[in-house]
Amino acid sequence: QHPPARSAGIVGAPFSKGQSRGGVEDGPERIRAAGLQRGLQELGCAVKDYGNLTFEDMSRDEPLGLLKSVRAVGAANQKLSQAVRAVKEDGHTAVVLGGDHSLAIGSIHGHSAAVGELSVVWVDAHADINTPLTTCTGNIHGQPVSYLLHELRSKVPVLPNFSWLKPCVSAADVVFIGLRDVDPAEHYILKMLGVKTFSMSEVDQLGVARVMEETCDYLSARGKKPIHLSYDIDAIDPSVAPATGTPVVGGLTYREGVYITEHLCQTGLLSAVDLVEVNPLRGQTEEDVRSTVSTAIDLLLGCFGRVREGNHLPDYRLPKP
Ligand code: 6HN
Ligand code: MN
Ligand code: MN
Ligand code: MN
Repeated sequence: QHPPARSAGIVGAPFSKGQSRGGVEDGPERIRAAGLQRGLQELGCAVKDYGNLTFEDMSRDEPLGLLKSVRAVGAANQKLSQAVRAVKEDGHTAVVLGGDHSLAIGSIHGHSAAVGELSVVWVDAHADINTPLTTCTGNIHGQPVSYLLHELRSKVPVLPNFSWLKPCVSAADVVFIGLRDVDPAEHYILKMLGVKTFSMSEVDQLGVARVMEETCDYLSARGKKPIHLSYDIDAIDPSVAPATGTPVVGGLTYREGVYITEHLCQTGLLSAVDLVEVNPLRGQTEEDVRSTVSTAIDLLLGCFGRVREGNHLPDYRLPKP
């Protein structure tokens, strides 16, 4: 009845150079300040906060073609990879607080370095699978998946400060949920590789419960591997989570978003979670920011066993009159 004891190892990654809007580097502090640690502890989850990583300013980081801040993104992700690897080696479920989604490069690489082959669940309005040669924006947060996939190795050049990175994920081990803003080249790549996707059309058609059943059935058919959940807050509808850099109308409801985390938690395989793209400066009002941050917290708590029917600790006893 009671879930096994869990422990969370939190790493803050206040990094924003995978895209061009300031503010996303404040995500980790805002999410902590809104009570993440207390919420986890109330679930009976042990928490170790590893603090925030620090990222040096690159003195020379000229664009490479369209690509922006390549060296900074490479160095930051090398650092994050080592940090996530250490969190996993300490035995925790890793929680990476972003920062922008380029951080998934280091997070997934470090996770895989510690535990081996992974299943990846990518919850996002976007597919983030542009290559350095297909990107229209030059923002590396739109590219992390291409850097990680074995199948795209020959399509991604070795970039400065990325020589440490080896592709570590197979396309057949990835599921996307929530897609609704996919670039033509990205759509081509997803079809070419036969990647499993549940766009918002499939969420509408099947309902989130069947999407999650099919996601887990699909992934476990290739063996029960540790799951890496990379959750971009922009997957959630901007009416609920407006404080993000690239909002797209027609997103997941709060309930659908939380259900995804509840279901993945129940598999017992959830091994690392990224919560990225919360940008406190992108809210129009303080209420926009509050709503976005509290949704981020609820998604993370869902990953650690919070359910909407209610929870109680295993040693709870009724007070005697
Ligand atoms: N994100 N497809 C666009 C691009 O710049 O490549 C948008 C990427 C958004 C990335 O939200 O993590
Ligand atoms: Mn993303
Ligand atoms: Mn996105
Ligand atoms: Mn399932």
